[in-house]
Parts: sequence; structure tokens; C-alpha cells
Amino acid sequence: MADLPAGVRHIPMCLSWDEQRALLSDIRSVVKHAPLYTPTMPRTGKPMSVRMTNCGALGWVTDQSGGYRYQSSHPVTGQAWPKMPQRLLDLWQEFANYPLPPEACLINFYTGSAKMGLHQDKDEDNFEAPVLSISLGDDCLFRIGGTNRNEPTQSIKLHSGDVLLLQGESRLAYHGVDRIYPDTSTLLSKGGRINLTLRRVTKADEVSDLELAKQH
Ligand code: MD3
Ligand code: FE
Repeated sequence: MADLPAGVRHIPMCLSWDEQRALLSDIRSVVKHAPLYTPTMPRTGKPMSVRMTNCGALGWVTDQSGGYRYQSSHPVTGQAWPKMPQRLLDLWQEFANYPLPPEACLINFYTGSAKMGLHQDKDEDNFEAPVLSISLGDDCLFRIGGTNRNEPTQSIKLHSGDVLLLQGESRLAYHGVDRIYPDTSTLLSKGGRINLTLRRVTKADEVSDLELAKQH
């Protein structure tokens, strides 16, 4: 099997079954307050097949008129996003190797037919911080390439409990989800896949923020 692109760290079966159950329970409480909604593409208004919500200070949203962006409130309810569960802050602390806590957790929900086209994550102001992704539920085929769309890509299967850390060169790599493998996990009673992506959105103030954070 080929090496993953530089900066990609895949930790298969990182979370135990009990940790996955506990995370799922956290996500269920988030979704009670901030329901999954169907995002739409900028300009065309075409609905995405993945449903989304967020927790944390900021959430990633998209709709026809406003386009891709981060905002502090749910686009349908207008309410502030629920707080980031402690368990997610702990996972970031353990794996991200970054002195400031995550500001956003995007929650993606995939049914058996949902997918996500090849794209770059570049709506953040901070590309220095890593992105931490956690997979729950059914397996998926994940694809990642280089920082130009025309570069070759490679595919890996992600399973429930896998953690993926993207930093350095891979932070701006093209990536997507080609397919879900239905009925490959019993974590979600009705099936499907949940992906959590933890991110820093705002720029760290050059010296002071990072130096201050290290002292804590
Ligand atoms: C590689 N989500 O929400 S997670 C997304 O499985 C997104 O739901 C996919 O792409 C999902 O933007 C993939 C893995 C991931 C997340 C962020 C990345 C891979 C990444 C950022 C840069 C490069
Ligand atoms: Fe992405």
C-alpha cells in the first residue's frame, strides 16, 4: 500500500467501542439542540447529499446566497451552536499537537447514498493548525490527493473509530468521500456514517497567543 501524502496521519481503530458509544451520545445531544440541516451549494443552490450541523464557537455552513462560511449560529434555528463536548476537546488535546483548543466541530451525516466531491478546506483563516477527523458508523471510501486538483489521488477505507490528522502539506490537499458501505457497522441503529471534523478557524496572533497558550 502506498504511503499517505506527507502530513496525513491515519490512526485506525483509535477509539474503543465504549469511546465511540460515548461520543455518539454527545453528538445526539448536540443534534437535539442544533438539528441536522441540508446545506446547499453557493450560487446553484444544489442540495448536498450530506446533512450537517456543528458544535463549538463557530460552525461551517453553506447556502445559495451566502456561500461557504463560518458563523456562530445555526442557519435554520438562529441559535448559537452547542458547546463543544469535553470528549472532543480531550481528543484534540491528545492528538492535535497544537496549543489552542478547536473552535469548530463540523458534524457530517451520510446516508448510504451520500458522498462528498473532491474539494479543499480553505474557508479557515488558520492553515497552521491541523484538522482532526473522527469517523463513526458505516465504513467509507475516502480519497486524498495533492494541493492541485489534477494531482494523483489515493483511496483509503475509513472505519468507525478511526482518527485522521491532517497537518502541514496535507492541510490544503484535495479530498472527498466517494462512497459509503452500508451495513458495515452496528454503531448507529439505523445505519449511516458520521464524520466529525475539529478545526481552528481564526488566525493565532503571531507570538502572543501561542506563547501564552504554551504556559498553560
Ligand atoms: C484532508 N469531510 O467536512 S474528513 C469536510 O469524511 C470533509 O466527512 C470528509 O472533507 C468526511 O470538509 C472528510 C477527513 C478530512 C477532513 C479535513 C481535511 C480530510 C482532510 C482537510 C484537509 C485535507
Ligand atoms: Fe473537507
